[in-house]
Amino acid sequence: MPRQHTYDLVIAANRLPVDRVVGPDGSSEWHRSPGGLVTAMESVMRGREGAWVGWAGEAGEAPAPFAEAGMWLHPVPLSEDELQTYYEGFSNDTLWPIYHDVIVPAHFHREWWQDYQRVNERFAEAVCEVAAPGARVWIHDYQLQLVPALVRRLRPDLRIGWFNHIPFPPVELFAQLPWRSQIIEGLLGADYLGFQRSADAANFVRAARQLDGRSTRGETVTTTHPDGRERVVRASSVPISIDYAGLEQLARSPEVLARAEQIRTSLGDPEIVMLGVDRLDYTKGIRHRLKAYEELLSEGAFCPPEVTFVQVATPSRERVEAYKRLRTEVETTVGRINGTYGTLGSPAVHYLHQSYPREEMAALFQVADVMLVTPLRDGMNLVAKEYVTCRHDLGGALVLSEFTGAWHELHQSFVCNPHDIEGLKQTMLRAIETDPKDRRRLMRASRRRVSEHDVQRWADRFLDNLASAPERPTPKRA
Ligand code: GDG
Repeated sequence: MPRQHTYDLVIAANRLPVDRVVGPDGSSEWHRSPGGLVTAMESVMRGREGAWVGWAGEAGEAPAPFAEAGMWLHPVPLSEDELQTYYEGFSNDTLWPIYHDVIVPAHFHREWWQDYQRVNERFAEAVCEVAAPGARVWIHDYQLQLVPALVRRLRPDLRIGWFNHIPFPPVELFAQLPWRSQIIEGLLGADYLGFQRSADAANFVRAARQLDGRSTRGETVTTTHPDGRERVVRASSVPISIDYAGLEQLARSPEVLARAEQIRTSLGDPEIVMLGVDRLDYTKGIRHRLKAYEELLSEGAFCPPEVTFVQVATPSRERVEAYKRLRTEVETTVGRINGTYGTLGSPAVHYLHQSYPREEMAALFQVADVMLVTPLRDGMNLVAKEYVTCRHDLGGALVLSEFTGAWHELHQSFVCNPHDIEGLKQTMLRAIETDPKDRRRLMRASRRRVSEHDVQRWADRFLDNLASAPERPTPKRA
């Protein structure tokens, strides 16, 4: 792709969609990161001359901009200190807990906030550097909530959208944030704000009205410019999805099918395989599902080798205290369950604190008779959508928490409230015992939903909403 100085579509996200991979000879190259967002953006960018602004994954000086995966990648530098303050601190230890129902307490530090502002300014400047006149800018997620207003101040010609991958909290929780007004003001710099659920969009609109005195109507918030002109910002839901066709094709490949058989055999060919796949994060309800499973074992509802539970817990945010504590708790529990209920060669829990290639994940999904998706709060949860996509055989059963965005689309699953351990146990048993014919019907319905609402449709809907946002400031009403 030829180097250009400015682009008509600019994506800004905390991370660039590539990772540097160093070969045995010390030479390094960029590899596309796995994940739906990259796939979605790649297809959005195709033939459109797009740029992506984000951190390249290594502290210190940023690499020079470069072309990769059909996009112009513009790295933003982050120092080791900023990684601790802006990213691990303010983003993941202040905002993340507040936006996820304060499952763990949020920490407030003024230095973290200062660095969050500074890094957001840096991202905004980078966006303005690569954006062509009148370009569309699509900003992602809670790390960059000040960027919309910062970009608008520098470049009022741009059309600005922001999408929140995580929930937006109820006003009572958001109110705890000492910098709540600045965040609202930052977001209101956008023309359009996209959320996973309509409840998230409504939470934002309510926060703007109740905490910041903005005038609101339905899905819109009105902001007033210093010169008295008004601008209307729309906030609505556009639930994210996955690359259904691509993943389905992978799941049907002979290699993945063979690997699934191999995994089942290596697990000792149990009658029931339960599976959890999550980042090791306290929002995901891993402890709750382990507790329910342990109680079912202790009550003799089933026992190994007839049943086994595979938990893939991908390492995540390992320097943040709450994540260290969670890891200790989960690993202690797994040890206790295996010590009590495992038999030689047949552990009750296969715990994997590792991350795997996509092919392996697709094979695991096919092995899982019961998929346990039990978050206490989750913006969407793509794992639930990936699981049903991989079940082209219509086998398996999805146990899904009502506190995920995914549940609002996948009603035809075994719904659970993970806080209700007794209820969760009954749901797990129901998922196992339900007539296979009925399970197939549920699986078919879930698959249809995901196939008709894939990641491409999500991206198109977001960009349509951005395009139809009010064209320019409306004159102040008399
Ligand atoms: C945030 C929001 C929202 C996991 N382990 C491996 C692996 N994964 C993949 C999964 C899935 C992705 O990572 C995780 O996505 P989730 O949606 O489940 O959760 P978050 O990471 O918390 O994502 C969430 C999402 O943003 C998108 O808007 O849905 O609510 O919290 O794709 O499959 N992939 C591979 N190896 C692993 O070991 N290859």
